[in-house]
Amino acid sequence: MPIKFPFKKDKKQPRTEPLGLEENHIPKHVAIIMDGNGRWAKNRGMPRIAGHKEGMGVVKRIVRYASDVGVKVLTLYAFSTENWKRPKNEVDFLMKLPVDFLSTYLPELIERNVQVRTIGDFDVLPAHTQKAVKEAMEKTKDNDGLILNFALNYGSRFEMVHAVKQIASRVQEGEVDISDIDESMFSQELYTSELIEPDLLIRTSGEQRLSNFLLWQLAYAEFWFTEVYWPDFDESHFEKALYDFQNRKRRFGGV
Ligand code: V0D
Repeated sequence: MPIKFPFKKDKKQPRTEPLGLEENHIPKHVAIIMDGNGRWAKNRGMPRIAGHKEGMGVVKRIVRYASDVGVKVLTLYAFSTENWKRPKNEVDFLMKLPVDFLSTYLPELIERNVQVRTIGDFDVLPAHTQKAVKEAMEKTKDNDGLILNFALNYGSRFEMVHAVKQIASRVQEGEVDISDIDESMFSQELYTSELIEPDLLIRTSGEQRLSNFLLWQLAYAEFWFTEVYWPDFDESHFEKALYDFQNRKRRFGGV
């Protein structure tokens, strides 16, 4: 049975026929680099923050879609360790988005049985950001539906250096033998230790780079790129990404 989804785009969305996804071969973990919010706004003569706000609305729709089609984990790159270099007003605005998002959307996440998590260096985020996200994590910790995993102040190299230091200190304490260090031990020291590895990476806005996102974890993932800016990304694009994923798997003997 093809998976149906409702297009609830408020305006001028041409209704597209569903592509017909195979329900049994939905990627389990989808990671997304939500790029192009600033450019989307600039093209409309709007400030960058207007693009971020619009992009936040897209997150809500994509979370709904992912939970409807049965994705297990959705990891969204919301704020990188590099993003601190942006103008202060923009960073301040970004750090209020989780508060804004959760104040309107947390009830729906709870209703949908979604579990909120984060990866990244959480403790240096502003107090109001931490408070809102912690509350969402606490209220959804027992949910066993979609894991909605926000990468906040995340950088993959930092994550890996931290992992190395953890293992090195265990060697120094005599708890671990160098010869026992292996891929699995390393993986266990990453923020993603409790998650399955992503099988699909999506990046919007025409850039085809990883930009320090999940370098280790994406070793075997399929990559899918689109020119579409994140605020213009919708269910039909997500469906196409899943459809292409299924066809690549079919052609190259995965399933
Ligand atoms: C801006 C496009 C939701 C990308 C999406 C702190 C950049 C909108 C959240 C969010 C951001 C994070 C945690 C949480 C709930 C919501 C978010 C940031 C940026 C950076 F628990 N959207 N969003 N966080 N953007």
